[in-house]
Amino acid sequence: MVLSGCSLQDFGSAFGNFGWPSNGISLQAHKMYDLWIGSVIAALVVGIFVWGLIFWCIIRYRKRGDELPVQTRFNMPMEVLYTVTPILVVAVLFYYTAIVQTDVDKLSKNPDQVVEVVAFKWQWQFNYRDGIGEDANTVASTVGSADVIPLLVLPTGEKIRFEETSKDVIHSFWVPELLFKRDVFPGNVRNKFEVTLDREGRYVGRCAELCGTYHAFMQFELVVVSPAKFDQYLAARKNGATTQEGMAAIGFTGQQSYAVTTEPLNTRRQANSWNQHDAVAAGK
Ligand SMILES: [Cu+2]
Repeated sequence: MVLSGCSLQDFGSAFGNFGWPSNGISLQAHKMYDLWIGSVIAALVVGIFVWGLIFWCIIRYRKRGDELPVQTRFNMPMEVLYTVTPILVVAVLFYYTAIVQTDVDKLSKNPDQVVEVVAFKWQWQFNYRDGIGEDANTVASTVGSADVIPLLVLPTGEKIRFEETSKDVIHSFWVPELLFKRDVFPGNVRNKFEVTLDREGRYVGRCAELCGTYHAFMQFELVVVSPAKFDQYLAARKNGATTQEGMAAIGFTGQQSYAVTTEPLNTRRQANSWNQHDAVAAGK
């Protein structure tokens, strides 16, 4: 592959990405993608070699008569070879996994943006912060409701730090396109992670930890825009604009200023969602 100048991305997409999601939108997601494709290629190389040996043995040493073949035991070089080889394979896979994992978990000293994610039963609040840690100040905030999906607007190409905290139970912050989720804990735990986004667009986010009756309400939308538009958005928010007014300020007007990837769940009981057929809802 090195000789043909072919990238892991090209190779992976030729084989349906070997089952791995190929729609990652962050540098971290791309590294995980490369790790997966590389691991599958390594597994295939080992697999083809082993299948080759199996078929060679089947054909070369098939039964030719009633005479028993030479009974050899403890071929020392062989024993060593098939002890050392798997250890080597595991060591190499472990090495690359550790590197990618460390990278995905890496926190920079000076992230470009800091977002405090506050989860509660059953919504999200996103606080744009002026620094890292609990002592920093919130300069703009978006909170979701049963009727309006909260939008989390963020720029491409910048190091974005998330600091998570929960008001009540354990929730989990998940954007499928980040190929990443992290639990949000109540109490003193402040889970942190960073991403650098590289594709503009709008992506649905959800709570990925069953947190109670209305867990399914906990949806949000990640809106990834250019750094210039993001600065404009944040400036508008700092001047008192609402999330929707801020969105309008960067060109997302009308319906576009609300979530487009998902919609609020209907909280009203309908005839067909009423699970007791003979009962009549109060007030009917
Ligand atoms: Cu939740």
